[in-house]
Parts: sequence; C-alpha cells; structure tokens
Amino acid sequence: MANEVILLDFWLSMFGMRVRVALAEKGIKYEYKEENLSNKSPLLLQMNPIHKKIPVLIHNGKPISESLTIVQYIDEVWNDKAPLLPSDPYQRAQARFWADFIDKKVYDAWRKVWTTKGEEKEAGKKEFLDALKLLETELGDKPYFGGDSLGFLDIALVGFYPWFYALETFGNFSVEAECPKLIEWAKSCKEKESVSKSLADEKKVYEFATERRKKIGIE
Ligand SMILES: N[C@@H](CCC(=O)N[C@@H](CS)C(=O)NCC(=O)O)C(=O)O
Ligand SMILES: *[C@@H]1O[C@H](CO)[C@@H](O)[C@H](O)[C@H]1NC(C)=O
Ligand SMILES: *[C@@H]1O[C@H](CO)[C@@H](O)[C@H](O)[C@H]1NC(C)=O
Repeated sequence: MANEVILLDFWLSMFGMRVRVALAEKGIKYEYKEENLSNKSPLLLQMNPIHKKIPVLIHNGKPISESLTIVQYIDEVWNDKAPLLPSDPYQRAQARFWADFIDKKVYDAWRKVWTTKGEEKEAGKKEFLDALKLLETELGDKPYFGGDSLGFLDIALVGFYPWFYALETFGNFSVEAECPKLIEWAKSCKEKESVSKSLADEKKVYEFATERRKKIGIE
C-alpha cells in the first residue's frame, strides 16, 4: 500500500514539532503544509472539525489529531523501525503519565509566562520551573527519558525547548541555572538530525512571541 502522509502544522508549535520529530525518527516522507492559524484552510477545518487545531496527520486520506495520539499512531503503524514507546507496559504507562503532565502543567505554565504579567506571570515562572525540576528528576542520569535512545517522552518535551529563550527573556530567569541536566538533555536531543531539523529557531520564536505580546497589550 502506498503511504501518502500529509502534516498540517504551524512552524512554532511545540505540538507540531513533536510530530515532525516522530516522522523524522521513523524516516517517513511526508508533505508539510503550513497553516495560517488566523485564516485556517478548508482542509484543516475538514480534517479536524472538533478542535480546528494543528497538528493533524493525514495518512492515506484519514486524519489523526492531537499530537500525542499522532506520535503513538506513527509508532504503531511504522513498527518496522525502532519503537518510540517502551515495550514494558509499566514503562509505557509512566511515559504516558509524564507526557500528560507536560500537556497539563508545563503547557499551562508556559502560557502564563509569556502571555500574562505581574503576579500571574511570577506564579507561572515558578510553576514552569517546578514542573521542569520534576521532569529533571524523572530523567535522572539517563541520556534520554527513553533510556539510551530518544523516545516518546523526549519527543513530548523537546518541542518546548525552542521556547525556552523567549520565556527566559520575558521572565528574566535561566532554565540552565535551575535545571542544568535538563539543558544537557535538550542539547543532546538537538545533536540528532531528526530533532535539529524539526525544531523552530529560538530567535524567530522570540520575535513572534514579542509581536503577539504587543498585540495583546503585554508589551
Ligand atoms: N492538545 C493539542 C494542542 C494543539 C494546539 O494547541 N494547537 C494550536 C497551535 S500550538 C492551534 O492549532 N491553535 C489554533 C486555535 O486554537 O485556533 C495537541 O497536542 O495537538
Ligand atoms: C494570515 O491570515 C491573516 C488573516 O487573513 C492575514 O492578515 C495574514 O497576513 C496571514 N499571514 C500570513 C503569514 O500569510
Ligand atoms: C533579573 O534577575 C536578576 C537575577 O535574578 C536580578 O538581579 C535582576 O534585577 C532581574 N531584572 C529584572 C528586570 O527583574
């Protein structure tokens, strides 16, 4: 069966970056379609009518939405390549638990740090660093969350890394000062081509976020 794979995405999305890394890790060829989130394409509205959000993977005409669901789908369909999720059920559950933690805690704090000010932003900073510290403890002394190779949880988190520079600048803090091992982890992820070619440029993310902050009256 021919595999037609299309990704509806937006360059700075940490959720989109997850899918890009997973596709690259599996060596899957695909067509990348950039969306304008202020003017969504009919294809996006048709393929994700429920949330109308990117990323959406369209595999042989069939859409899959929600980044973590997409990464798991990719892992199951392209199972001839090294698996992204651990094979042990308990380890799989743990990886999913922490990915869910990222979507809830890290994402929520991420949003607060760059889209609010005053006390709310300060609270966001603390929540962001506290969440990263918990993840750093989970990483322990392993090179990757997945052990010796990049896996599901690495993919779930790595999309936030290109945002660190913007958050640190807006929030006046240093992730490296608080979580040095996590930065070491991020750097070793970035040494992999599957990651480096999939991540947005941190300076461009910063510029985009600065513009958005002006629009919403934060700057
Ligand atoms: N939980 C979703 C989140 C996706 C999401 O928030 N996408 C944003 C871009 S980062 C989006 O498409 N926003 C457009 C909108 O909300 O109108 C996932 O993991 O895929
Ligand atoms: C996205 O769509 C908006 C609204 O139609 C438009 O003003 C903007 O220029 C578009 N952005 C890009 C990058 O095309
Ligand atoms: C930024 O943080 C540093 C070190 O924590 C502090 O000395 C400095 O005053 C802070 N700057 C602003 C603008 O808050």
